[in-house]
Amino acid sequence: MANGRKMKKEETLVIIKPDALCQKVVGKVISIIEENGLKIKGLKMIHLNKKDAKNFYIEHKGKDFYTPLVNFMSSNPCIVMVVSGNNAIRKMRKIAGKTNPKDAKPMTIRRMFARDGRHNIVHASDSKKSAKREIKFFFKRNEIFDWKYINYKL
Ligand code: 3AN
Repeated sequence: MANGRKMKKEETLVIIKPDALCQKVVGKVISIIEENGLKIKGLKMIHLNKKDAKNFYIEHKGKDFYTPLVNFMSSNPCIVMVVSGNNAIRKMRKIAGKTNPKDAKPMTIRRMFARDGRHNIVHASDSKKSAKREIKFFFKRNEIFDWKYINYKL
């Protein structure tokens, strides 16, 4: 238990978006994730085509930001990651910060690096159901690794 909340080992899907590559902050974003005690279980670079980007964000279809979002997400490659840890879904959302960097708390990824509500550096699943869908969207099970922390010595 931590803060009176039950610990749940979870997996979540993180996308490091095209703006992070262009701003050269991919390494910084990954470091923040690791430094917050989360474990990288899968990672790859992908270039979403428009069809895949549309499908990934299907829940936003019809909203005014949908088409520009799809265009942005398919404009350049992304890094996709499976990240795990206790309460990883909530934790990763907290580290990311609110959608619009102006509303995000200091020291969150979006507050530090995002330019605006669309170009906001990272995506992190918002629920267990989304995490399951989104991980499956990008990863085969054999691309996710159940590795152990080992204290290597000479
Ligand atoms: P979050 O990623 O914070 O959960 P969602 O799921 O509401 O945000 O929106 C998905 C993505 O759509 C955001 N990450 C952002 O890139 C884009 N988006 C959301 N709201 C806006 C907005 N008002 N203007 C432009 N882009 C937006």
